[in-house]
Amino acid sequence: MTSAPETDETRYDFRAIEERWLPVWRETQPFRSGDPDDTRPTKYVLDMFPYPSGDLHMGHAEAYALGDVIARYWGQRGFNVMHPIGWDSFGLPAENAAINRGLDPRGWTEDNIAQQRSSMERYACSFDWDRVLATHRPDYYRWNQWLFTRLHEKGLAYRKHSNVNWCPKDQTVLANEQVVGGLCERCDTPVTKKKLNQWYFKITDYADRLLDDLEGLEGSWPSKVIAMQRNWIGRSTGADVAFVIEGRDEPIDIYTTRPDTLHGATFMVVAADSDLAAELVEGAEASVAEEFATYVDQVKSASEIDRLSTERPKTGVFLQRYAINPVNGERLPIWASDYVLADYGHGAIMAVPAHDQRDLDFARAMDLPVRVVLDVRGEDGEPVEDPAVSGVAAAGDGTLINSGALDGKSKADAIEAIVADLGAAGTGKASTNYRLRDWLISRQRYWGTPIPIVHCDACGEVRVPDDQLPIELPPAEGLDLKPKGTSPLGGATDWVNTECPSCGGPALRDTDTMDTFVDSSWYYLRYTSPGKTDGPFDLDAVKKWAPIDQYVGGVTHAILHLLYSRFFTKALFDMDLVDFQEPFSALLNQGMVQMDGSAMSKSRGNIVRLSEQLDEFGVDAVRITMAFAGPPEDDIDWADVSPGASSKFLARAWRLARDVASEPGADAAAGDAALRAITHRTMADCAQLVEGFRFNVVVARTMELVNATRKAIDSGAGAADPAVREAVEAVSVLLSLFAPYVAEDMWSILGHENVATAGWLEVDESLLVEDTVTCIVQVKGKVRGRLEVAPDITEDALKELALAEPGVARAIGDAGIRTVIVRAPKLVNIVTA
Ligand code: ANZ
Ligand code: ZN
Repeated sequence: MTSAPETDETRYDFRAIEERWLPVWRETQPFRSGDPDDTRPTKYVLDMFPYPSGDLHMGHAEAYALGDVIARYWGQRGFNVMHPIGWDSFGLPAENAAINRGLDPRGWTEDNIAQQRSSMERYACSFDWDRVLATHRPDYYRWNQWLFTRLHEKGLAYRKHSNVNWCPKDQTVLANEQVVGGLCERCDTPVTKKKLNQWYFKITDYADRLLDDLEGLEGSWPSKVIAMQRNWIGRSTGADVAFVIEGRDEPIDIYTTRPDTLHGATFMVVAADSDLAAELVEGAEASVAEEFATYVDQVKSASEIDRLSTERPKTGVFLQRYAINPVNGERLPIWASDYVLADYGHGAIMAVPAHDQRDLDFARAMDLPVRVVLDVRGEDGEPVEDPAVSGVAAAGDGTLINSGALDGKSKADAIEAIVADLGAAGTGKASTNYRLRDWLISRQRYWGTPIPIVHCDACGEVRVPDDQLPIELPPAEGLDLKPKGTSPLGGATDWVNTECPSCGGPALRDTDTMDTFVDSSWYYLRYTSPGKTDGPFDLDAVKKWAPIDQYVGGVTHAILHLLYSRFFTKALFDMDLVDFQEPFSALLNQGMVQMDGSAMSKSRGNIVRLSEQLDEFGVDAVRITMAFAGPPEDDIDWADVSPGASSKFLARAWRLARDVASEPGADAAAGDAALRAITHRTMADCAQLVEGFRFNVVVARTMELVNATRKAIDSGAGAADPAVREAVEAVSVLLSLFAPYVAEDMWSILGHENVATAGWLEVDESLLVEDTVTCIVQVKGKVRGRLEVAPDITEDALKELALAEPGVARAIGDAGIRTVIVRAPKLVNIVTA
């Protein structure tokens, strides 16, 4: 048998299909969500917005492919979906690129935005192009300034003279994360501390709420992210205890989580780089003062992480001063060391070497006494070895000894008793500390939002009135943008010199700009009413859309961006500007795209270019490959996937549409029952699977449906059977989530228009009921879900379905899975680790 050569009409040609539909979508804008008469229920699906630092890369391609599955799915389920995009376009990447190329950051940024937008359109992201924003444009950052002034009015924005990390070579402030082994991350110069006047947001006022409200996010945010947020806030409960200092009028407060060990304190340590240490060393012998000065210089170059490490040998200087233990009157020598941090608690501790490892290391290095005050037992019930001998502190729980009247009490009872005693004596009280610090928002850089404050000799810090906003950035021409420790804006003399809004006298503008995390802390609200000119957002619009139903983005933003956004939302709630307290109801963190086992980078030479992949395999094949590669949280190795195979699958699916020989609207009820059961089962399961983020399984199930349909055409019902049309229409709708071009083309071949609004198949339960079995899903022996499944369901499919059940996922929680025992079709038993 010979076959006719394939013509364009019969061959799957992704280039022709892309060329056919992209102009149509550009014209019709099918994902607009702003129609005020739209009565459908709403869903707000949000992808984290990108930096415009170049064209889209593989990481964007993954994130937007996955976010799009969710947005397009809810559209098919009859929701009015808002799926906006914008650009986080202020900040260092744009500024550095602009400096390196000698270009104005504005033009460079706008060019990149245009390029990325065009790539997003080609990539068929279902964005609502009526809602675009870019944070570097005055119509956006005007509202950063407005919000800053609101926070300033409430005392939540303030300026403080404080010690910051400073790179003497780059002449810039560094975040703690940018100090690596005491060196500047960028140029390897030893980092020093510098006292600078900086702007802060008082996020610490919200520490308790930021911590406590995490509970409500459990089950809808990755548990890993919740744990990271908790850690970052780092609430610690203990007591402040006042120690009298010989020769000093004021006692010194220390913070301890273990007031039960007060009788075991054998020395005191103050942070070497604190004002307190500097004061205490006055009056010591000259040689000690000198030793101390040298030591402090050395300490200033160490990072916080290094200082707290238990691995590091302990160092310090005895200050020749003594403190008096309030519970027994003992004289405790006072040392200065780097393992105590100046800005945590009170920058001073009572050292209890028997029960604290760092204190023990220090005591052993300096030959200081070790006194055990808790009888701590090992697993065998025997007392643990003497810490002074073993070098291992007895950190566990136990019964008090060597502690006078407290002897015999448990640790918890002792803590309670001693805090009460200290309270009665006026020498101590219960206290809470946080690892969280106030958010340092000022940057001495050009490419950011100017801080809307004017400094006046007569009036001090004056807020720029709302009607004078925005304070626009002066043009970059003539300014030296290179980092030099003071803001480049200082060079814009005409801009800096202004009139005091309060007294009208001469005054100076603040020359700092805001951290770009400020811009991204509220952008999700602006999308609800992007054109608004008399406020940052419209409360009614916010009420209609927010909070965000589904946020999608990288785990790299698991801490700061999410914490700052949560803080902003709570602060806005307190000002009656929004009516909810958590911005992101659900969060999905996608993994990274790697190549040959490691992150793509220029230096490794393993970068895969998105544009080349799209040219070779087409948008649809790349998108569906992203979804099919594995669970969305996992990293994808591009070396292990096969866009070529995806492309062949799409060709198979597309040919089905060409083969359908019944008319649109043909009554499927009269068609092949077996195929219909598969179609309806697939659509019912896939809804659940999408909602459980098991996109890879949805693709696999779509492939199965394609195969079953091909079989029905070739050896069963035949191409004219209306059940075949029903199946192929279902395939088109499923593919519309992953491969919009081929789906649209199939839909059009089938005689319809606009597949994005086709709607999910109305599942006919009667087709499922007949041959379904109830499957019980157990977690740790308890029934956590029931599934209606086909009697011949495969073990793999059943396992996937069971794990996608929300109740099951909740029951597994953080535990992790040890084994899944599948007895298809009736039982799935999950054993947690
Ligand atoms: C005595 C003691 C005995 C302590 C003991 C612990 C165990 P978290 O949980 O992180 O809050 N500490 C207090 N201020 C410090 C500072 N500025 N720099 C370094 N360490 C500091 O830790 C609180 C504990 O860390 C406090 O409790 C204090 O040591 C130390 F068996 O006091 B403890
Ligand atoms: Zn004034």
